[in-house]
Amino acid sequence: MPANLSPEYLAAEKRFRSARTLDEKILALEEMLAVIPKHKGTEKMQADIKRRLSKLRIEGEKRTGRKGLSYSIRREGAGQVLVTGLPNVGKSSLVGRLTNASTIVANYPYTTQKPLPGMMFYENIQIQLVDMPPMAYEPADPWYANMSRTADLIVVMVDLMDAPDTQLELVAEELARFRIRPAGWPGKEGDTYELEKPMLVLGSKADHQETREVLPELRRAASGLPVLAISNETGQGLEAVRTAVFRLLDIIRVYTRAPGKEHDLSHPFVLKRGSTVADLACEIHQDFLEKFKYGRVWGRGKFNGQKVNRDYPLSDGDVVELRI
Ligand SMILES: Nc1nc2c(ncn2[C@@H]2O[C@H](COP(=O)(O)OP(=O)(O)O)[C@@H](O)[C@H]2O)c(=O)[nH]1
Ligand SMILES: [Mg+2]
Repeated sequence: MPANLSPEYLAAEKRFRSARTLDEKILALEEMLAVIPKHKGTEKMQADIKRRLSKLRIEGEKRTGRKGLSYSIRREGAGQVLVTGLPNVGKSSLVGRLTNASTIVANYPYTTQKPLPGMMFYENIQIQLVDMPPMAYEPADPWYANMSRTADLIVVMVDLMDAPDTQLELVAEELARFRIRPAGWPGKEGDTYELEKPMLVLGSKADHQETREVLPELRRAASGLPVLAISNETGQGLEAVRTAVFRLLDIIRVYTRAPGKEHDLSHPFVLKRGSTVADLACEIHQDFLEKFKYGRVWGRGKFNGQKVNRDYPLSDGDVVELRI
């Protein structure tokens, strides 16, 4: 069976070959493993990558004398959102305020050593926020890059009291090392990006800092990325954070109803924006996808119960009845 390797895989493999440090090699191999097409034709290659990875990890542990810790967090809810930034900017405070997680907040840096997830409500859905260890002034571990690459959205938090524009630049540089470019950014010359990622910039401690001057500076540095000023102390801007996160995830909530029954608005199906009636059917059950003939849709800007075919694109809030 042909392996049908994707351009992403070939790019990661090329990086592996030109990698100089152990960390770079591990990162490239992890990327290769993440993007390699998973089918019978690549099973041998997958095993080979895993073998090389474990060899390099052991080598790394020998060299540093510590066990190379590696973390990942399983995605839950409607999307996974990382909260990252330099030390002491208020990341743990934010995740603690918006979710059920008991994050550790302290006025000294590096209190958060490993990623900690929590669930944030947005109206009737839940979104996963992950309180990340700080991006520091030294290169992050490979797992940090991996988590950043697989997240649905990255929230970059900067402290408005401490040159927030420079902080944003530092974080953007680190993300560029992960080959991630904030969606919509032009990117710097010489950097090779591989992945565009939606991003939200939060300026924290707005209660302490007169924002009139620093906010425009931060907006300029963010060149087009969405920016919000917030305070974990007073709660200023936190509701706006929920809404912005939902919007940037680019998802819609769609409700189903059985013929002749009431709408059930408590349990939405969460779909990517642009999803069709067929995508919804597929989400409900594979059987449905094959069986259903048409749908009826209720929603803003539609006739009530309008008959639609399987390619009909759905919008947030639509109610759909699938007819077999
Ligand atoms: N005044 C003010 N202090 C904050 C705010 N957010 C966090 N802090 C304080 O800043 C320090 C670091 O907060 P923490 O959430 O642990 O930051 P992290 O290292 O980025 O996770 C703590 O003393 C917090 O109480 C805020 O919005 N306003
Ligand atoms: Mg923290």
